[in-house]
Amino acid sequence: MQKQILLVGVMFLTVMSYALGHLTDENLQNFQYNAELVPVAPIVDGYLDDPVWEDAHLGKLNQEIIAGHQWTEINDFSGSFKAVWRSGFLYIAIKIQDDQFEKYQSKLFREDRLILHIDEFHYQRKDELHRYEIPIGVETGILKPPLASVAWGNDGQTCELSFRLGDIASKDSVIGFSIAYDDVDNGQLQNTIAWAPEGYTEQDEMLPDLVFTAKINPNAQQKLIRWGQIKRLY
Ligand SMILES: [Ca+2]
Ligand SMILES: [Ca+2]
Ligand SMILES: [Ca+2]
Repeated sequence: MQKQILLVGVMFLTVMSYALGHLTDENLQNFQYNAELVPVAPIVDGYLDDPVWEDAHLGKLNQEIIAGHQWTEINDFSGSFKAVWRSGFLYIAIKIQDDQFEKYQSKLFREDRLILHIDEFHYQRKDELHRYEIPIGVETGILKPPLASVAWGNDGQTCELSFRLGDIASKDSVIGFSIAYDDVDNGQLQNTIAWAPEGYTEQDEMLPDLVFTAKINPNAQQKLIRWGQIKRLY
């Protein structure tokens, strides 16, 4: 009888440690962003007035990944993003609010910045090659492909980005994706807040998925129509 209890105890501990060790992986599996195909590409000008942004899914940056807890201090920082695709491009719109914007500092680590990972080959692991560090309000400089454009609006509170992904941007295609904000206040990095599942930390090597979805027929409107062309009609 004692042996049986011991055995059950050992089994329980084994299962528990296994479950805890894989908690984040499991959370990651149930965590993804669906980027929807849109009939009209947004204009990358930093302003989110393009009609396509209205209906896109909202992803919230609400996981603090240095300590690994849920982020609730919205006065300190709040951020969200949306993503859509069209004609080989992934477009991302980002909204951020920060109590203290640190911009144009002499040292990069003293600046607020966005950190994106776009793993277009779906290796799923974080890699320097797929990492994009974008200081707030900065549009100049050579962009590392496939990042094609960056534009800021509203004094650094809104941002639009485009990635040229070619055939990878097609229905049911999956890429590794992450988006985070390094919040520097008083000259020091205070928090990194990410779109990530519960329990996720910056130590985790795996990236969440971004799936290219399409409710409209991708071949129905081949012509690249831009919101700017429509804007001019008014
Ligand atoms: Ca725009
Ligand atoms: Ca802040
Ligand atoms: Ca800040």
